[in-house]
Amino acid sequence: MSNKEREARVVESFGRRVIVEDATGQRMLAELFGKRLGCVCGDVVRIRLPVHAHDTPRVVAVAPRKTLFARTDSRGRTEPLAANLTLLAVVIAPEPEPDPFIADRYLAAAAYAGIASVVVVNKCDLAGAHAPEFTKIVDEYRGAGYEVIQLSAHDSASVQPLRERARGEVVMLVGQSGVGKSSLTNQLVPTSGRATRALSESTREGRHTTVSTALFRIPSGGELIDSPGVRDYAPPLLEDAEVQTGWPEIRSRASACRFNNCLHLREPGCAVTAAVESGEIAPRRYESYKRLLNIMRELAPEYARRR
Ligand SMILES: Nc1nc2c(ncn2[C@@H]2O[C@H](COP(=O)(O)OP(=O)(O)O)[C@@H](O)[C@H]2O)c(=O)[nH]1
Ligand SMILES: [Mg+2]
Ligand SMILES: [Zn+2]
Repeated sequence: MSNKEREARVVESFGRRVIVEDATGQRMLAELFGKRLGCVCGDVVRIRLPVHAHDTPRVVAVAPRKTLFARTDSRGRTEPLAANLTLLAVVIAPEPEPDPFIADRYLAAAAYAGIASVVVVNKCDLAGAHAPEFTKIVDEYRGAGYEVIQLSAHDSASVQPLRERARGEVVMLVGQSGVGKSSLTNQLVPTSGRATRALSESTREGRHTTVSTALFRIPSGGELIDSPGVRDYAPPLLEDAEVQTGWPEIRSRASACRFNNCLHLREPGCAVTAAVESGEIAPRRYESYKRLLNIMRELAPEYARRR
């Protein structure tokens, strides 16, 4: 590495332009060099400083990624979202209207990418947090074996367990628009200045306030990535047999099935469908697994066309 090159971290990205931070903590705008280079928040990159101070530094190389978190876009293409995550914090809340199927797919995607995950239950100060429809969802995650942290972004003390969990980790907050990701970011990183938005009073629906994905250092340790909310989420393409690895309560029972290639649909001697019938596996979670299997089968031809 010449003295005109240095290592840096991508802390925010907008297509071909990124904001990087070097080892001294200095932040600067940089542009990707060459069409084939791509990087996302969390990437470790090499930047080349310009000869003339008024020129923009270039990102000339991206270091191998420890993990890559991605999604499938509406056209069936894989879109990388963040690199080098160690923990995916899937935020749910009683408001706006929760869609636990989206949360399930995020949790599954973390497992596929080799990233640990935690369910963060926000807005515990609201009455809706104690309504049976909502506590059932939270209980389903506990029952499936997920770590669950309940808190309120409006109550600093309640956020302490998440602050402790984040120490030493690269954490990304994901979830529907309006669940409180940016509010939690402001709690954990008071200098982040993330914009938050009130839910629309008439519809109680979340709207997208956060437009960029950005990484911040938590003063007590760890790094936090805030991301824009989503209407939907699907992980990158998987083979049928891999889909179940995103459901810990299914994965742990699969070895008891009669057939070792059991997909837990209508096969005889299936330990998973037996556990659904006996109530050990939540029917909604099992339904969610079958939905992702179908989504993946529908996406497969889209991927095939793009090869
Ligand atoms: N009552 C309550 N409201 C919250 C809490 N966290 C966030 N909100 C509100 O929910 C709305 C959406 O929050 P925001 O952080 O923008 O959500 P994001 O879209 O996930 O980033 C804002 O009006 C916040 O003030 C909480 O713990 N309790
Ligand atoms: Mg936000
Ligand atoms: Zn089975």
